[in-house]
Amino acid sequence: MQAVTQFTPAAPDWDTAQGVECKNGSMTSSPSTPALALTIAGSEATGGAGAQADLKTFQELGVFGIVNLTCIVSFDPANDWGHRFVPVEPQVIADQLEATTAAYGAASGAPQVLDTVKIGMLGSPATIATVREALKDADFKNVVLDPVLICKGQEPGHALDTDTALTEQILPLATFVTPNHFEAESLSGMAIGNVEDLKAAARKIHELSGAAVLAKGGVRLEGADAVDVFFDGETLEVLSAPKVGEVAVSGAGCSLAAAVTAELAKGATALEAARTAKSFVTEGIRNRVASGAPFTALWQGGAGAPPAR
Ligand code: PXL
Repeated sequence: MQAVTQFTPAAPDWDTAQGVECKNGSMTSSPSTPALALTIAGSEATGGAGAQADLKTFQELGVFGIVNLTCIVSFDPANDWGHRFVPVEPQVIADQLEATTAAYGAASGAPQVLDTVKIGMLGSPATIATVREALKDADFKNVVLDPVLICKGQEPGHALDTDTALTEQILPLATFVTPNHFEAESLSGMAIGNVEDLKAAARKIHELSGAAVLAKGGVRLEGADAVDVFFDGETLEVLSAPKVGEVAVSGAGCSLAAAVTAELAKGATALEAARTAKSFVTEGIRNRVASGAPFTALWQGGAGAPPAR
């Protein structure tokens, strides 16, 4: 015989719950004004990358995260885990940007203004045009671009158009850019085989964009350390940490750029943001999350390991 028990939660006393009293719609506590960050990014359904990674990173670093969704990516387990990609209608993207700006933009009257945006996967020339239109007149202090270039599963002609549009229309708006090895080669037009090449590419991408650059060597460069290069036109710094393994972890690039974004939103300098982001990602890779897919996912809980079950 199994024992049958019943649990009935007590009805919350909303009038006094959490020390917040509601009286005729008014509150007795003041709203908080955390740093704010917007990510304009795609959904990645397994939760490792994309907007999901950005939002978790923002929260972990104490920043109120806002998402404007550009596309939905569903990996295809029956097709080598390639990307199935569905764009969000340009008008719906414009609507999201309009709502966000009305709530938190410079003219919104919000006590804490949204001045920091991260741009992740845009995925199509139409999306890029919509995002450029919204951003070009908005006065964002920090525009962090994770230049997500060719996406597996897209047909090459389309991907090339997208890459060209991203480079021509969005890169000039960026104040901080975080290319991975492939993207750094593509943007700089240089082959990158070692750290000296990565430094030269970071300088070149800074010249092209005017942005601070964090070029990632990751597991693509040989050696015991995962090496990234920061260059902002003045300071060149090599950030390195012992490699955890030789396999890329899903969400590492998104989380790195999201951590940079969160730190900039809180007022860090570009170099400070790059250093904090590098440690955040190194810890997140150490604490990566296992799955049934042929990849692991970065843990956005920083140094705090996930609780064991
Ligand atoms: O990691 C790049 C990336 C960004 N955004 C979305 C993705 C991916 C990779 O899969 O799916 C939505």
